[in-house]
Amino acid sequence: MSADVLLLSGPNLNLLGQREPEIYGDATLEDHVAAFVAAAGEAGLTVEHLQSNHEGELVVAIQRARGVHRAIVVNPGAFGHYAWAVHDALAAFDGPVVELHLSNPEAREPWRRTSVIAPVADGVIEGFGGFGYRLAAEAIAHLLAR
Ligand code: CA2
Repeated sequence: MSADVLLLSGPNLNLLGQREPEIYGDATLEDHVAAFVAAAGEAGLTVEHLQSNHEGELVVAIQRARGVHRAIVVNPGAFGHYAWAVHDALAAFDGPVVELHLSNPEAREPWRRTSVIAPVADGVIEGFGGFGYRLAAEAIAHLLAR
């Protein structure tokens, strides 16, 4: 059985917990994934997670999600600011899409204020740190229940 939700993590998120705790906190990616899986589980949803530092690998995962997963949550990392191939792949996905960021890119460097994912997302959650993973799971449950 395929998981209901595909959770995607972009480049460098595998380093969470090792550097820049003042921006991203102390928790590791595994901690955030566990929080997401727990919150999704409370809503009766199962999760598959993929982290990749390669744009093409994320594009392939999004393409394969078509007709397999019901929804996608993506923290695209820095790809979110310029990776139009990820935008195009998400545009071809039929289910709900939520863009997620730990930090608030709007309050950081100017180049982070552009998101190429937001135009193809149902909603964006940013700036809530690890709590955002719970919020994203609840948002997806809400969108799937519509
Ligand atoms: O706030 C977020 O979740 C981001 O997606 C995190 C990305 C950043 O490029 C986006 O603008 C916002 C960075 C991923 C983590 O990068 C690290 C680099 C060094 C040490 C730890 C994490």
